[in-house]
Amino acid sequence: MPPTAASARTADTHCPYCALQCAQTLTASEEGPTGVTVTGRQFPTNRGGMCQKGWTSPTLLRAPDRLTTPLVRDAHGTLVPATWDEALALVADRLAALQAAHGAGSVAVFGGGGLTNEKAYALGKFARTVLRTPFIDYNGRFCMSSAAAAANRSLGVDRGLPFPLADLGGAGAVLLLGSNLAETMPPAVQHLAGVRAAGGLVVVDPRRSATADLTHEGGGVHVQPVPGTDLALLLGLAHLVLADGLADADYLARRTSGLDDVRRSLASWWPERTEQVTGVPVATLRQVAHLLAAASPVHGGAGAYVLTGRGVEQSTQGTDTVTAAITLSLLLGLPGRVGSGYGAITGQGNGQGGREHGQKSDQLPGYRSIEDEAARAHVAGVWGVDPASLPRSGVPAVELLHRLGTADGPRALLVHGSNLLVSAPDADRVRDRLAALDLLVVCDFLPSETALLADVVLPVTQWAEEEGTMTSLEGRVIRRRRLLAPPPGVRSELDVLADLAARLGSSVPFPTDPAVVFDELARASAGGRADYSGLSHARLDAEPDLFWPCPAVPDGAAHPGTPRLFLDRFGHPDGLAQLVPVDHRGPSDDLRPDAPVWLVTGRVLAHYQSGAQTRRVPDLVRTSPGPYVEIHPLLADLLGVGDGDTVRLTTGRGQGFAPARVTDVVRPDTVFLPFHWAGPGSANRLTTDATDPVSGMPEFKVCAVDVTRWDRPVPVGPAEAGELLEAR
Ligand SMILES: Nc1nc2c(c(=O)[nH]1)N[C@H]1C(S)=C(S)[C@@H](COP(=O)(O)OP(=O)(O)OC[C@H]3O[C@@H](n4cnc5c(=O)[nH]c(N)nc54)[C@H](O)[C@@H]3O)O[C@H]1N2
Ligand SMILES: Nc1nc2c(c(=O)[nH]1)N[C@H]1C(S)=C(S)[C@@H](COP(=O)(O)OP(=O)(O)OC[C@H]3O[C@@H](n4cnc5c(=O)[nH]c(N)nc54)[C@H](O)[C@@H]3O)O[C@H]1N2
Ligand code: SF4
Ligand SMILES: [Mo]
Repeated sequence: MPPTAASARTADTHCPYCALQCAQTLTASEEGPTGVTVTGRQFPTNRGGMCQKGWTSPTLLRAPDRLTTPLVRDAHGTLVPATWDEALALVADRLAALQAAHGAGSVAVFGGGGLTNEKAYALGKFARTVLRTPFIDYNGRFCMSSAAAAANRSLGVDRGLPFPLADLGGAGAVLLLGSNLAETMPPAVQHLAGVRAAGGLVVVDPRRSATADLTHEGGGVHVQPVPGTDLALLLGLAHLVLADGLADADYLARRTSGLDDVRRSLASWWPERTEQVTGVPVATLRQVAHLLAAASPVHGGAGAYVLTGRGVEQSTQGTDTVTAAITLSLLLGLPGRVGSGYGAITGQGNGQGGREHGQKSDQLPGYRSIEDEAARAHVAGVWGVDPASLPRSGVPAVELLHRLGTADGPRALLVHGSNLLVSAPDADRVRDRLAALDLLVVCDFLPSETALLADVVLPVTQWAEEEGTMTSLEGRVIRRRRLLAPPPGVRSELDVLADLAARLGSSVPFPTDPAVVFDELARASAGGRADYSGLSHARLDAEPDLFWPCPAVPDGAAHPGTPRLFLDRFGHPDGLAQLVPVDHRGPSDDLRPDAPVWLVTGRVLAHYQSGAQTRRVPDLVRTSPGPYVEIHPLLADLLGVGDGDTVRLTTGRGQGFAPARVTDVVRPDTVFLPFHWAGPGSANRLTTDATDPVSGMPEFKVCAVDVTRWDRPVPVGPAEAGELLEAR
């Protein structure tokens, strides 16, 4: 269905995909296959640049299988078109009946870090006030939860980058742990030009990724540890900073607490022991510690940063690993200083805002805790409900998924912005849990693998068809603007939630104008950690440079926003950063005779996440047509695998099949499989659903796997959509 042109011929907006949120201008055009052209726009983060995903983003506006009508599963198990009234009446009736019979907790909600702030806020409010269920969580649990938990614990506030990205430009050293920025946010690489020229870029990755290759110039370092040993590596580096007298004693005394305990806990991480665990030579450890220290302010350097990505965070010790990264940065005196710092590189388009406004099981808007009585009273006041009626904390995503369809677990699930069948760990188990539900409702604009399993599919708007705000990886609140009206039959999620709330008999108002929802969100966030109360769509339209916290100021003056956090104080009540002792345990899985190789998962440039969107863009499919397994020539020789041969991967969870790509970018003890595809090559049919005890983050990055050559036809797996439908 062709989009119909709205009044505007152009819209200054931002890319629909990742947290870099590259600025782009969309133009409605009669030419070209999509009716929309896109150009990069000048902005401090992307400086006019975009990656291939951004350049091809309009394609999905006319995806041939775009959802334009609600679908309802009929008596024969087939999804058939329905009117909105039929579909919403069915959903409301079944939710009401389930809750009447089994209580509020029989309905659960799963949100996404791709939703605008307005939609994420409305979804959390809907769960707490209309459904009154504690069971809401979201895919940010798979993404930012370890970094968020560690930053809250050590620094008292979680804002991915507590400084503008462009600050990296002046640094003398950057330690980048488990991030493949060159493929996951290509335009951000320009901010590393200075540090690369200075020979100060250190990339920690078991693979020689495109980002690790950036260290080749000018004396940078690629550190290639055994997968899952980053915590030991960081403890070893912190030990060296103390042992070699590199720490910033004055800063530690003024701005931190807990040094004595941490000093004691680091005593066992001698360089030789660290080398034994991580495989990183003592000389390299020393080189990295001294390179970072030399760039640190205490030694008169240009500035240093420690940055983490999913490679170190998606681990059962992810929170502790990030804690150790923060500790290293604190020992060197980096956070809270202009030109130095610690940061986590947020992933999803609104991964930052998505974790601030109430989709998380324990959270209310403004990054407030749902267990805090004052926070409950404030937010209940904005919503016009009794604080006592708000549910308490639910459970993190993986536990929520495990409970679905069990005797006393939720019997209905509403999914908004996640393709769980491809992206959740141990995906076959997730499929079984979803199949055990009485009711699965999926809101999407495309028939994702998860949507195809649903009882009801509700077609919603996508980025160029809606107004809203996103909060980028820097904590900058930016405007998403509408270019086109959605195709006939498609509704906005705000509209869907408002309609359902009314059908469920709720008297709580659910506005559908995004600017009005934002104003309410701003009031709900007032006084919270992520305070947006000084912001509005109108102000953001005039000032694209506003970072939270940006509180309303009593005398009516405009707060300028906060590009850099922690300059005067950290987020804890005493204003100090907390040094927290942690120790290395290693991954939940271990190598053994029937699983002798490490399996590492991650991303490729051309695809986004579960691939629900990018597998529908022909240019991206041409660039990267399907899954593959990177395998080192030594391992390939040992196992008799040639380049292009099909290999079978077997873990405690299941089997996967994909062609081998024989390459020395991986370690001989490790294979790499991207996670963007469903079917036989789906990485998450292999991954473990063990989680970090603090954050609930699953261990996506590392598990033990058996690798063999496979000469027979590849069995078609149950994650194929056709079989999925039969399974229900
Ligand atoms: N092209 C593309 N870009 C994206 C996305 C996408 O799907 N595709 N998604 C967006 C989102 S939501 C996110 S969260 C970000 C993720 O961005 P990144 O964190 O950069 O992405 P990943 O590829 O998941 O992981 C990064 C690296 O971690 C390494 N790694 C694996 N195991 C270990 C380990 O044990 N230790 C260390 N040190 N490294 C390890 C992998 O080899 C990989 O190169 O990307 C965002 N941008
Ligand atoms: N093995 C392995 N697994 C991983 C990872 C890994 O590194 N390795 N990374 C994890 C990470 S970091 C992440 S973030 C997750 C992401 O994985 P998912 O949660 O599956 O995220 P997406 O693929 O972005 O799915 C988003 C879905 O929502 C739809 N959508 C987009 N915008 C909207 C909207 O505004 N409203 C609605 N209703 N729908 C929308 C899209 O069409 C798509 O179907 O995957 C995780 N899974
Ligand atoms: S880097 Fe991220 S935001 Fe920028 S164009 Fe690519 S996907 Fe879009
Ligand atoms: Mo992510």
